[in-house]
Amino acid sequence: MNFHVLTLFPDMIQNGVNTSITGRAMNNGLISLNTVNIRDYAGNKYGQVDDYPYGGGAGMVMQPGPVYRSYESVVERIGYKPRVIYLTPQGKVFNQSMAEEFAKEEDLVFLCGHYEGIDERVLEMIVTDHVSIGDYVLTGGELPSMVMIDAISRLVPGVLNNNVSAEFETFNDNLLEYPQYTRPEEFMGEKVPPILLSGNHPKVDQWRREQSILRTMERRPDLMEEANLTKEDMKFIKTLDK
Ligand code: 6GU
Repeated sequence: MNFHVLTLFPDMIQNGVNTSITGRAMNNGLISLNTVNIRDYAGNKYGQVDDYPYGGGAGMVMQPGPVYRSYESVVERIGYKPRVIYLTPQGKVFNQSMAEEFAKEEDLVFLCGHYEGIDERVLEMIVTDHVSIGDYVLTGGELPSMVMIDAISRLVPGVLNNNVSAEFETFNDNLLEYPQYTRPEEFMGEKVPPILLSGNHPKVDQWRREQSILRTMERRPDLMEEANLTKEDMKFIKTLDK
């Protein structure tokens, strides 16, 4: 998986993605990161990439030329036109299914806007996906692109230590993950649920499944509509109203 990020703040992306699990994945060659500094394509000696909005109004707008040339540098490098994700609060809200879909691509381009936005003409020319990370406003697309790169990278085979964990946790079957415990067996008077010490793996699995369901009903009841529930799950839920 090759990530290309068009940004005015390449260091922010490099420092973020080079850290922790995504950093290890880069060192192992499982993912790559190509940051393109839009300012390098300014086309004037002052490095100016923004200007006043036509029609007036507050703030500055990123000019189309530098953004287009940054994009072209990626197309020339990889030899085809990739998906281009524009990070914007006006986009579709990012979720796990979208992460899974994006993870199938060989290359992904993230376009990070700043100021009041980017000239609409270049967006119409190059953007294939408008994506938001939630209903709040940030100062730029850098953090959202890092959020997406993290979520997508951990779906690339080999990035996580254990092959199973990406499948079995939060949002599998659209349920939240069950609670986890480790040593000590007793902490400030609180004991680990005894079933987890029983060695009875079918019982442990059943308990965890029930905890996932309870947790989702309590914390994210909106997810229950889309949850993939088995007959056993339905039986368990029926025992709850009694
Ligand atoms: Cl993708 N960009 C910006 N600037 N703000 C956001 C966002 C994106 N998603 C939520 N807020």
